[in-house]
Amino acid sequence: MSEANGVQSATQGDALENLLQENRKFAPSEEFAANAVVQANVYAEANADRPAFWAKQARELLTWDENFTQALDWSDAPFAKWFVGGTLNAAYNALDRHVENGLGDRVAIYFEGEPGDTRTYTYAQLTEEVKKAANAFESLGVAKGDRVAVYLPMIPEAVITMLACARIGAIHSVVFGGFSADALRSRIDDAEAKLVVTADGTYRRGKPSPLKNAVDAALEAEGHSVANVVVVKRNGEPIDWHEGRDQWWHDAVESASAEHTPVPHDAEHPLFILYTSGTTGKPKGILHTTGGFLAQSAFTHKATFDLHPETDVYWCTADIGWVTGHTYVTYAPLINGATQLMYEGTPDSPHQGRWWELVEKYKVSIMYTAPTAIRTMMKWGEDIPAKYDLSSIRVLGSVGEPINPEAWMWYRRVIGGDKAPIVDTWWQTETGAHMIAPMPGVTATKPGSAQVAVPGIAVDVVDELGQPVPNGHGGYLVVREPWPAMLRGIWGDPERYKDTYWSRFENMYFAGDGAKKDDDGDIWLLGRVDDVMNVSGHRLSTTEIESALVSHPSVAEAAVVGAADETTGEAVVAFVILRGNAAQDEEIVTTLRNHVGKEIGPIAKPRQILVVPELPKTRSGKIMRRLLKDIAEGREAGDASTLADNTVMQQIATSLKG
Ligand code: 6R9
Repeated sequence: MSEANGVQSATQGDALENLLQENRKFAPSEEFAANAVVQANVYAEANADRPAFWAKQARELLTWDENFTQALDWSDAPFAKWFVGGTLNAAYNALDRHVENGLGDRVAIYFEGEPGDTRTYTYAQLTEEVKKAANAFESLGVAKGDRVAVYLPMIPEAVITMLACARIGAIHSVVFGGFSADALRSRIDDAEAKLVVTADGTYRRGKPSPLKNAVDAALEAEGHSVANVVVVKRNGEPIDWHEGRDQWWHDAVESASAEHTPVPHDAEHPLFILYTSGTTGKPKGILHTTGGFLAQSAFTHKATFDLHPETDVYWCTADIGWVTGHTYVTYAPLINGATQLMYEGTPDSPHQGRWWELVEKYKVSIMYTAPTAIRTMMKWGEDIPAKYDLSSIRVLGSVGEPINPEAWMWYRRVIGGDKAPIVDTWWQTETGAHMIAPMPGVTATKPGSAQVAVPGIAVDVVDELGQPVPNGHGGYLVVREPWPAMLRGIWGDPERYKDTYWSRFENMYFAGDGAKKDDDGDIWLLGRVDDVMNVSGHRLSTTEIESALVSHPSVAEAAVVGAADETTGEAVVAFVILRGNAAQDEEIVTTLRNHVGKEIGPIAKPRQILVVPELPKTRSGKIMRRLLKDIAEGREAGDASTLADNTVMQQIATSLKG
């Protein structure tokens, strides 16, 4: 690394990293800073008057049918109204207006299927498909305000369906393709969906993987609200057919008219519901509306990723089934007129270089993925990405969980060629869009920290009593002021909305995450507070211990849980995946316990370290600690139906017996 790469200070060769000791900083290069979409003055402008700042973004980035008269109405807090009086159509903003502005031939989506089939949609073509789908859905009786459940793989029809709903004013509720029939049914029931859009199936690791059969199972018991199921033919596998209820996409949509006039909707008209997989109880249907969601989505996509839509090729690897796929695949890139890549399959099919092959092929310049994927790639070895030309990459994003400094450094060096800024973006299904993230042309980035609030956003870290903590201290992450893309409630349950987010601290949104401010006042995310352990009265973060473990050269991945303990209240139990032949080292568990002791302190030493072949993860890459806690506390593991790979728990059980 050299000054030319923008390195301000680096403790090179220091393999022992953890969040407490991390002190490296990477400033943007002069060239990057000079061409950046967002400059340092944006913060002063935004802080001077946040609603006015957002009103300006909303006017610049969106096309309104009726101008709004007020930026924010907070008189009924915590229920916000943004851009009061304004009307607009989300699909028109994502599509038609670009065609009207002469960008019809620009590529909107490069699609690459897992088996290697490809499709390209220009803005003109995508607009036509969405108009047809809107007509098809309307002819099935879907009208403004109706709910549509979407149970699709990562194929263009997912984006087309969502935008067709938005065009009509129907509210989409996307359910992960990885969720079970039961999970799908409970979400259909809660939202009383009228239509389900699905596919016969998809491909996973070279094999056809079914979807439609789960819809059939979900709708088997009487008493549901669904009148029709539209089925995309994707893998051609045989499926059951319910005459009268089921319709092929290629019959319903392809034959529909390509003329469709978008109607303007109120800025606060519901755009979508997305269920979050709460740890217990009924899933929460997070409700988002139109104007505020689109304004903040578009602004953050442009600012955080330094988007230059004329030249960039953007790739977000998130599935459409989680919020990142909503905000940063379906809406923001299209609102901003960007060109994006969409990939259907797994990163290791047919080989572990598939992602990097795609980056080379499409000249991807902005990549947005999750730490868990980065750690997996690290495990596979850097010789794999080294085989491909990744020189097109200029910005790298991270989302979904805290990124440990080691993964951050690997991402920067191996994928980013030691020069692409890394933007670690903290946000939630509830926040709708980025809330904490460096600005790549402005912020000197720190490995493992999301650092600063997005311009126009007011976040803080507070103690038990809601008082801001001083620099160098930890506490709870809160949002102090309403923001445009904030959730407008929980579908059908306004009380739960108030209780969950607005009752812990007065006049502040409680995010449920732990965080600390470093000596510069930058924010480091420490994981969910529900994952914070209390061992003998000491507060320990699962993330901090995981980070310490992963900083050891023998550890590929680690997950830490707090297990009930008679003596200490909770005890630290770690699950680790080892690298290479570290498993043959008989002393490895002792070595790792001591390593954690040295990195964080003796109190953080895991009571137990269990070596496992895999970790249980959801399809969005989150480790399901609940299942690991079951093992750590000696119970039969609970419901594992939302795991990306449902054989993982069996693999772990077998390896622990062996
Ligand atoms: C976008 C998304 C939200 C929770 C959130 C936090 C964790 C997300 C993070 C991060 C540390 C980041 N999280 N991004 N933690 N650093 N950059 O993931 O939404 O699925 O609702 O999860 O994910 O714990 O509270 P969602």
